[in-house]
Amino acid sequence: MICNLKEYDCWFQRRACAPLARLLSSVGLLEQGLILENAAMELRALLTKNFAVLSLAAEGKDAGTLIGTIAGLNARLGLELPSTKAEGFVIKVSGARIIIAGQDEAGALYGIYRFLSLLALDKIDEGIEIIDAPATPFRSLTHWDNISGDVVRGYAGKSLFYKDGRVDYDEQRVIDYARLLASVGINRLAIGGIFGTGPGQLLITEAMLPDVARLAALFRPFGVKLLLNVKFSAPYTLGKLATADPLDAAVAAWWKERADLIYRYIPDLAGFVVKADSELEPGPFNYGRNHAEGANVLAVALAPHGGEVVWRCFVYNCVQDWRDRSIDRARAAYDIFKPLDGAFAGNVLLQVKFGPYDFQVLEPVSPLFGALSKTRYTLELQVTQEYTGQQIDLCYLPYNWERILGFDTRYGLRSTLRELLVDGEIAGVGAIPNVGLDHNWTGHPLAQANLYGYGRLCWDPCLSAELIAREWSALTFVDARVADTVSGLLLRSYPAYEKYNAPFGVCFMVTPAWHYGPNIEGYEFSLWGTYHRADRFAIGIDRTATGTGYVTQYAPENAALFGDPATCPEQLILFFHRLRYDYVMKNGQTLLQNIYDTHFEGYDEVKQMLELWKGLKDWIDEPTYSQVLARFECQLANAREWRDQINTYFWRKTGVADAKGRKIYE
Ligand code: GCV
Repeated sequence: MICNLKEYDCWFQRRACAPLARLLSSVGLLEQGLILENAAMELRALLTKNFAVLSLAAEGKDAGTLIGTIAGLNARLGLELPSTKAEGFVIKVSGARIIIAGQDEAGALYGIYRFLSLLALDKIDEGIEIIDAPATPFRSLTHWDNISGDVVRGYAGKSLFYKDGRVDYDEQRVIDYARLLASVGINRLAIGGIFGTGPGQLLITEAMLPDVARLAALFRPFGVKLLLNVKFSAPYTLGKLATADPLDAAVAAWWKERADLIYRYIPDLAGFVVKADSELEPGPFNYGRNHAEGANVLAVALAPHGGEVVWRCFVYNCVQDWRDRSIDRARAAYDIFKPLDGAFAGNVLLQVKFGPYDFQVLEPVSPLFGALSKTRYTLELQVTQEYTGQQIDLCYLPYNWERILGFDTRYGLRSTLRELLVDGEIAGVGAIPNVGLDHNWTGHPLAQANLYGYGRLCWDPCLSAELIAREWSALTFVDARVADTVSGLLLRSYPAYEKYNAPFGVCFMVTPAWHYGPNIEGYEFSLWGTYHRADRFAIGIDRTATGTGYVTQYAPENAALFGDPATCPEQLILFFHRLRYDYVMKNGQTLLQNIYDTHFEGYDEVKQMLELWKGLKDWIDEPTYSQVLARFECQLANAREWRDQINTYFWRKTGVADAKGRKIYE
């Protein structure tokens, strides 16, 4: 059978039929509520569309399937369903009835999506009882769409929300997006331009707030609350004040009035996201203030409305002199934010990028995790594939996220990022999505797995990348043979990408600004502070205690682990150490030989992945097959370029040939 992927529908594909169809043909809802009513509608519509079950609204308690809140169903039906954490659910299937009950309305909605995916995976049987709840309450995505309609670091077409400086969208498309988000548990979405003083900031003016309110109304039934990206400079760019100094009384009053105005339009707005003092954006440093002073003025304005300030920690000196070895960009976030631990208002969430640099393919986990004990903070990931192949190369990101979540900060007993999330020490997760107006949402059809995986990991950070790959593939490619091959490809893709990219955690050998393809010295003499300083003998930055001292920002056990090349994980060894090319690695080969080997291997891996995809030709519909094939072909060309440029670069530097005598270009 040919697997006919309806790319637009993502992980909601049509199935032949459903078990328990008799019970599913009537869905009853005994309570009222916007999200609950949407949940019931969604369940009926998706059962009918995807499972060929004509599912109707049923009055009263006799429906085959009942949806509601746990408290509501217990009271009305005399049940004893257990309660869960907020937004959790209980699914109970007996021969006589199916119950999908949420701890709250959102929980019921998440319950119906989980039920539908289990149904599609053939995992719903009589007698099952599932109780589940999200690990963390804040599961967000931040759009980098400009109001012009372009998407910053977007690889899937134009913005879903804007066109030519206006809020302008296809309503059905936005609803379908809200469904995708809710189905994997995303409950916050930030919109608004993030750069410059351009029209993006006009979203918080009376001229545009009605448009934003209409968008918020589309997301609301799906349990997704909007956040707004706001500019720190708004008091003077919009408010025409002389300053945006956070300690100025007029500035504080301006933010308060603005917040009051915004909440008149969007009473359930989740808050603001701010990129301040980041890559030339205005911020408190402009006024000699610190970041707690900067964030708190917004926090005070939002507090009466229950809003939160998501304050990004991506703050560093981006106009550095490469000659100056005294600054290490990797230190910046910790140096700036750790001394302020405890100084932020209770409704501030610091958003910390997973690594100290910038969403690199291989970089260590930021030392801020676990180190902030008196401040609420979230983990920031990147779903859009800026440095990871731009949705041309297949690169399954949950593979890396699983590693990040497993990082042990060594603060306390339960100290991995996943434990800190589950225990509430880390207050949530944020990321930049990978979607746009492309019909398949993500440009590369298989990049849908990254969006899916992001939501699933936010919900349950203990899930493995492998399980998610299998789940997504089976939901998306109805044919088991195709699903199997695809999940295998996903799981191979990140290690392959790692191998042909910058070696061993050295980072930033990528084409400047664009960030696709190699340019080994592209950032070497730039302002951005991301140098590798390769010479004839050695490469890398010494970040040990006697080097830049970056390593001392970690808990002592990790400082010791990373600080010694003998114990430092080799994948990251060039992030922490400056090593000679003849440094002998654990496999007995030199660093140089390992660089050669990994780059040959990375290319070969892509070649094999391409062949595996070709093997699906007779099993998958033509448009999907060709689309992915074309991307694999570009990926192979990219991997070849990385392989040859990296290998040639080091051959030229060292004059040491490949021990295996493979072709390295002069
Ligand atoms: C939106 C990286 C990207 C920038 C991005 C920045 C950020 O540096 O290259 O485009 O800015 O991250 O996270 O704010």
